[in-house]
Amino acid sequence: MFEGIIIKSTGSWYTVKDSEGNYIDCKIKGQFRIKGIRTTNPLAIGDRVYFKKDGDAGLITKIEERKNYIIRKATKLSKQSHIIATNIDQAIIIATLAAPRTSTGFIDRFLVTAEAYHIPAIIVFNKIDLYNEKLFHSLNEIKKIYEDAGYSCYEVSVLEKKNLDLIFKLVENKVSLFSGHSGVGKSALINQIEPGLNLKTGEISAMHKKGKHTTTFAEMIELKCGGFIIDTPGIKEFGLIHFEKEEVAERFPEMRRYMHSCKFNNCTHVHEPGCAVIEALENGFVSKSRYQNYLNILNDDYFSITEY
Ligand SMILES: Nc1nc2c(ncn2[C@@H]2O[C@H](COP(=O)(O)OP(=O)(O)OP(=O)(O)O)[C@@H](O)[C@H]2O)c(=O)[nH]1
Ligand SMILES: [Mg+2]
Ligand SMILES: [Zn+2]
Repeated sequence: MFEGIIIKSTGSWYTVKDSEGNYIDCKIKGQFRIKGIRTTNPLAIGDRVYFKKDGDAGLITKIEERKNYIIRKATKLSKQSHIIATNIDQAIIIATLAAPRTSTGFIDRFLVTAEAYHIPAIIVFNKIDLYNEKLFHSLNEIKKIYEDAGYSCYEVSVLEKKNLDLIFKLVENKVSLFSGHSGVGKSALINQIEPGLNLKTGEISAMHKKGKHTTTFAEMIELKCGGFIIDTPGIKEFGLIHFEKEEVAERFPEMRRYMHSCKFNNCTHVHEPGCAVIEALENGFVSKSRYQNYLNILNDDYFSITEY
């Protein structure tokens, strides 16, 4: 029996990298299911698997328990889900206060999604070479909000190679998911991390052109420093998952700290008397911007999120 990690999936075939660094094309044998949800693909990139050799190919017979996974609906109206990736160490949102400016609404939606998937999230503000004094002032305010909430923030300029060493350290030997609006500099940053890749930058990425249902093909970018970056078409939808109203507050770590002291245990933290979250807001322990975005998430639904 051999052990490895799935780094590419093309439908019925999986490329597995074994512990010695060999790549083996594998098929699967047997059934792999996540309890409680119906999925179109049994395994996905990031899965740690055991396989038998079968000539040049391999036969996956067992999967190690997943630490987390991200899914999307197979199609808009489908009850089935598609697993995009599994065993993700961290989700990194590339944001910027220069163009195209990332709103805190978008950042909070991303963070809430990462919390729901149990993936630690990190915020990287790019393009600081374009910031004037006023934007640096906003950056400091925004960073304080997120650091107080418990998230690490970085400020970088991919163009001027500022603070990139910190990002290299961050991704080393980890499986990182990159996300962020089109044009914030994801490909430019990945090119700095892994220069041989030569990803195209500054143009509409191929993913847009291919249309909606391209996620059957997913691949992790392997880093020479060890580790992987996940950059698949499906990631575009990271942050678009639907939440039950009751679970949203729990996805805000700083609100989670107070909500157990609310007078009513079904408190929505919107208008109830004796709400400990509102009290924390009034005392400055929960930021106004985060709280406003909490209210916005409560009010939106799956299809209105693209407005951020
Ligand atoms: N001034 C400045 N421009 C940058 C920086 N980083 C990236 N850019 C530019 O921003 C533009 C978009 O960068 P990309 O890397 O293509 O953006 P992306 O996030 O990959 O966009 P999509 O692939 O469409 O999602 C390019 O013209 C880059 O040269 C930076 O730190 N400063
Ligand atoms: Mg790109
Ligand atoms: Zn409350």
